[in-house]
Amino acid sequence: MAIQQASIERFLASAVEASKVILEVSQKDGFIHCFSHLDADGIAAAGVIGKTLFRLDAKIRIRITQQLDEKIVNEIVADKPQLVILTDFGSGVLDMLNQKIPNFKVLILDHHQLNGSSSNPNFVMVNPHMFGIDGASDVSGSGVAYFVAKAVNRANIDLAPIALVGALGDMQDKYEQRSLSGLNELIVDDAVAAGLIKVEKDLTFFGRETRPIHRTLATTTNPFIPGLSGEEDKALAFLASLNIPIKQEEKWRALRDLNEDERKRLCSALADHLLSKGLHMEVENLIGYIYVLTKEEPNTALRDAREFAVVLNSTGRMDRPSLGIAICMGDRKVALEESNKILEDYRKNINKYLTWVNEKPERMRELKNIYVIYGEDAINEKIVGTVSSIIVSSLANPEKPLVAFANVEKEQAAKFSARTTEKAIRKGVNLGDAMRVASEVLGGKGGGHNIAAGATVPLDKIEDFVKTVDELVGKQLRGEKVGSDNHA
Ligand SMILES: [Mn+2]
Repeated sequence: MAIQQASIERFLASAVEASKVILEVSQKDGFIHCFSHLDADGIAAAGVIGKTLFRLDAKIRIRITQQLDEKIVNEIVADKPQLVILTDFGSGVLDMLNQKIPNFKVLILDHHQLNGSSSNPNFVMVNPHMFGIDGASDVSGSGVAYFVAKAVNRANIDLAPIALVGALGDMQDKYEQRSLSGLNELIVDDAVAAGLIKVEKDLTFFGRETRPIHRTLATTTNPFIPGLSGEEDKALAFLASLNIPIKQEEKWRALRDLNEDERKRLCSALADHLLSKGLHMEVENLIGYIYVLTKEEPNTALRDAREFAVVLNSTGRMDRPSLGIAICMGDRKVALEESNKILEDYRKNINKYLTWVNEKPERMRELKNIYVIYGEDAINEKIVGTVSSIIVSSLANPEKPLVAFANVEKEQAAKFSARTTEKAIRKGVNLGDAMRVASEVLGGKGGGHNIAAGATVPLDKIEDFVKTVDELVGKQLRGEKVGSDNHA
């Protein structure tokens, strides 16, 4: 959907307002505390703001956390920073901020739906939802941070690729052939004009820069290729039948290494293969937009924006988000080396959990309107969201949302993560609403986007919560309204 020019201008004007606050506080040498969300987009946002403040020589501290809760707010009260900057979260807890820190200067650079009053003049918000722009698809947290950074100083345009990495980490490539649009497109334009990003069209399989081709084919879930997905030996045979060498001297070749002729052969063979299985729709998903970071080394994960996002995500999930921030701020030595190891460990963990879920049927149960993964103590609460994102793309019924949870013993709570597909969204599902309403009824907290959302509820309310979400999704599918409208 094209955004109205007036909305864009008002959004950009709010970014300018936020930039003035940053300039003012940093000029007075004030202490600035930044908090950002623990995912690829949040870490990218922290990197963008971190670099911006570093360039202003500001006194800063950056913390990455999974949620913005009272513990964090109490820290703010104790430390009394002159400015608090929240990136990629904050809009969902306005009431708590109003209650606990109404007199602190707070910048909220976010793209989540607003919940609570936004009238406190001490809170300066930059949020697409305030201007009728869709925060789920048209700009991410790091994108919002980028527009503020650019308003601080146009030199920060060099951070545009990081903002795109965040947007792709939040899966905002929802437009034709996996392209970015809306405000994200303005960021693409900046990055392309600065010579930092090249937009190409190619096979969209994940791992374009780093993964051996047969593994890329075998591990793809979007598009899913029956007979190849999940079957490395068949992928090897498939490539052999096309005369596509998998190695160049002793090195594995990645998709990026294919020449034009090989690429064409592979594309048309994959299309034929899908058509032979009756999967006409999937053929369209084979080719899409690729965002290449031209200043990064070829055959490294940072060269491809989607792979870059996974690197950032893994540093967060494995409790090393400062590595991710350092990479966003330009470190290409120690942090990058270390993060490669982290990424490997992260992948091992995910595989372990996927195997675990599939080992016993009671670990993933099918209810009337949703699937539920009982991760309990077996799945790390920071990785449960990733696990649901992977499993949701291969469910028997893609119109049924997936809800997964893991226990957080020390908080006596369960952390839920819900994911669904575009198909379910078109039928009326909104997981952000379902998670928020169900958790509030049961003394928890929740919210998010229509396609991906989360909630935290007390341990003894797990069964009630699951039941409520199942009912709420049922209501949404019947076209009934769930909860109040919180769009500003
Ligand atoms: Mn985000």
